[in-house]
Amino acid sequence: SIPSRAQAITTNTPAIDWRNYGSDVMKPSILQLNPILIPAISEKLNALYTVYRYFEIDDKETFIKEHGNSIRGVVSGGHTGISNALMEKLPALEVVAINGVGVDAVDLDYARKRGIHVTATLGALPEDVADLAIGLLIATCRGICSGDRVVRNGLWAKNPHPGSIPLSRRFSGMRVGIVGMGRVGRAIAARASAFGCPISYTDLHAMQDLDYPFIADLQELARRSDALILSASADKAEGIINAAVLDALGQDGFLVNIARGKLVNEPDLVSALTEGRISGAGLDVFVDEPNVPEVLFGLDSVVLQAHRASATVETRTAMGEMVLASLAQALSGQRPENSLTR
Ligand code: 8YV
Repeated sequence: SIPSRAQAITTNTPAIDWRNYGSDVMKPSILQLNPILIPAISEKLNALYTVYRYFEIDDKETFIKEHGNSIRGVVSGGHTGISNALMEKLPALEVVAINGVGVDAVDLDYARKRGIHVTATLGALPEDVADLAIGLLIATCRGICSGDRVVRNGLWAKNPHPGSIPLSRRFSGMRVGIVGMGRVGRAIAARASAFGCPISYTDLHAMQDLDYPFIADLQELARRSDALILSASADKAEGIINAAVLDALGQDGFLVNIARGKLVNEPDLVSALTEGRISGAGLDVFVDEPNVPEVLFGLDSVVLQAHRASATVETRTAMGEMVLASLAQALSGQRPENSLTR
């Protein structure tokens, strides 16, 4: 069925039905590709714009034919982005506001050629993403989730001998190698430093304002680390974590990924884990989300999350406010503060 303009807006709390107001015809049209989980943000979005919730529209083709010409802004998630094929069908598009920091799922060159702003929620999420990175590393090396399962499933009571649960590994003091020293990488470094962890990092180049050792070669960084934490943007870094890097990390090493699944050659990671060539992994992101290689479900050496690193009320509220600001700036003819393209 074709969603009409009248169907398009409704979300959680339409206290005022803007569709009945004459001013509605003046509201710019926005295409929303992903849900926004903070009701107050959705309310503001709906108050200011005619919002079409693309993810709820069945007949997308007919919708685009009918409304594609009027869409001036898109709101999407970092992982979802927007395809060039869809942007091509939106001739009036002025801004793609990404509710996230990774813009690897948007073709920035294409957007630049069209004069479309692509914005990201820069600076809104490093604290929570870094918290989860450290949480995943501790959960993995200390066996927190496998230990929980032992207790929960009654296995502790069945077999109370202390030796029935293998000893875990210490996080404090681990040599932590950070791959990608942007805002998130720096927030991870600050936290790991407080645990007495020597930090080294790699990136496209050394950063003059940092005292941590820069190691250009990823295999070398892995060799010198007990844990590698991935916090790099995935734009030009697909598959950089491969068998050679994992073997350099070695059988006592841990991998944490809170960035993008595609940074990792997933079959290589699965083999390294199942063959015990690395000690364990804490993974928030995967190549083909929400699909996770099933073999990982059976491994106690792995802690899994469903792409949750920025998923707190605090961060998602801050991100939502940034999305609203980016839309407002772009649609009033200003350069959005967080534009990455123009
Ligand atoms: C979000 C992300 O889960 O910031 C990113 O790049 O992937 C995550 O913060 C996603 O963008 C949800 O909107």
